[in-house]
Amino acid sequence: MTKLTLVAAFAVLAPLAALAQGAPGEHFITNWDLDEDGSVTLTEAVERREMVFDMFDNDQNGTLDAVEYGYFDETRAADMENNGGGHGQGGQRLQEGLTLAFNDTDADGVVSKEEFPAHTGDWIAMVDRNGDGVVNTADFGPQGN
Ligand SMILES: [Ca+2]
Ligand SMILES: [Ca+2]
Ligand SMILES: [Ca+2]
Repeated sequence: MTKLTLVAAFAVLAPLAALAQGAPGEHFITNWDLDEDGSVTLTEAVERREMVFDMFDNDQNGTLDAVEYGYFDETRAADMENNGGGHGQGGQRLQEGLTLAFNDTDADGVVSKEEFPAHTGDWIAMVDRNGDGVVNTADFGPQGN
């Protein structure tokens, strides 16, 4: 391959790569769409939340306290920094629905194993912009896209 054709090939490929990485909501969907059909259903989100809960409940006492939740917050923040490009407004709603305040129903400062998945419905409703009951890339990105 001559130098010129190599440069041309990169010029063609680069925009495609950027698009694949930056598709709004794609990183979230990759993580939460358990059957990989492109949409996150309520059932999948509940199951995934239970997995996340167990992952961060270090002492396995059935609640996420402020310290454990702090790790969860940090992990999400780092993840959004690395992969959250293009999530936009949808990404903010996603994050809001995963905070301690959103999930602590009885406001006792910890989130129980019952409370965390119980908020999945409210969370999906908040992120499901087009109201079709599932979360997919159509719910992210600029309005009216
Ligand atoms: Ca799915
Ligand atoms: Ca705990
Ligand atoms: Ca939707």
